[in-house]
Amino acid sequence: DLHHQHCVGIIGAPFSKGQQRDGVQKGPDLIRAAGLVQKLKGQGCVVKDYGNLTFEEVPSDEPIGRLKSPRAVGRANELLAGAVQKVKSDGNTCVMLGGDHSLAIGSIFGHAISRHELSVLWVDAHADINTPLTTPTGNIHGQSVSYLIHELHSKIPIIPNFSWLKPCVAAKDIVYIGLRDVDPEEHYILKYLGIKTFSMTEVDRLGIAKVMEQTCDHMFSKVKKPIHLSFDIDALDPSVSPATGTPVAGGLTYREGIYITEHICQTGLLSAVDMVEVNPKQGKTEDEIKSTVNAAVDLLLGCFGRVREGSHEPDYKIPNP
Ligand code: HAR
Ligand code: MN
Ligand code: MN
Ligand code: MN
Repeated sequence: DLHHQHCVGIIGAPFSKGQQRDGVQKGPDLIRAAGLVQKLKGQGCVVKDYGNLTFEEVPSDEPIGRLKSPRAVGRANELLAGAVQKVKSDGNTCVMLGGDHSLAIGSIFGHAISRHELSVLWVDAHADINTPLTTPTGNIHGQSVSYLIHELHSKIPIIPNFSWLKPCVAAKDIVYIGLRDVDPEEHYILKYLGIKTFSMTEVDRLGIAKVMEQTCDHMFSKVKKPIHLSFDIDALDPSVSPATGTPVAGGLTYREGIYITEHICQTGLLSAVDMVEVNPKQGKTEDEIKSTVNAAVDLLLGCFGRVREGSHEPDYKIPNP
């Protein structure tokens, strides 16, 4: 809305080692090339682009058990956590452009350091709550949430380059929307911890408006905490965002995605956003890539005041002839 100004700080995190498909590191530059900064400024935001982080090679990063690239993921997220803290201390809402979803570890930790208690809204086809011992793939992007929540602390082994990380989110402060590909072990963890989930079945049953009402009721049941929105582009249906590493049929429509961001913006509590898993190498055509990147941009515009009914300056006057 034009009635308050959003100060937005953007961090690019061109990192891909939380999974195995090349290309997802190109996400930040593609999303910028689609005009994100100019479009945010055009809707009245004050925008600072902090540029891309540089992730150095981590030598001899052998798997540990099933865990793939543990040292690189640990180092990258430590760097990102520091960058998010800086963006927050400058007074901005932080936008982290990924990169794969393992980056939510550093993004949420850095945010939590700056803001103490958070509500996390995880919009994703996947729960990303495997532990290093339950993971079927070893990919850390499918494990991010388990590293962050207090209740799973005792289930996470010591991993090199992760000693900086402390759990910082309570299970009751996470809400999922869009789930449709959840491993059995993950399903157990979600039920065992009583985590609030709106799978695609609940989106179908309730409609997105009621899902968002109930999401906010849950997040604001006690105190109004700042919101961390972690948006995996694979939450949207592959007909909208095909250029992603693990597309799953039956996802959110473009309109449902936009509705989520509009509703979260209206709370006035959005404090950080991740936009992850845009992978141009997974697009079969230029149009598939374009559709995916445009969806990511439009979701971010929705986070920062764009409304579909349109808007105008408060002192606008119809010109007289
Ligand atoms: N659950 C599977 C795993 O743990 C797949 C996770 C996959 N992908 C994502 N996450 N894009 O949102 O590996
Ligand atoms: Mn994810
Ligand atoms: Mn996903
Ligand atoms: Mn607003």
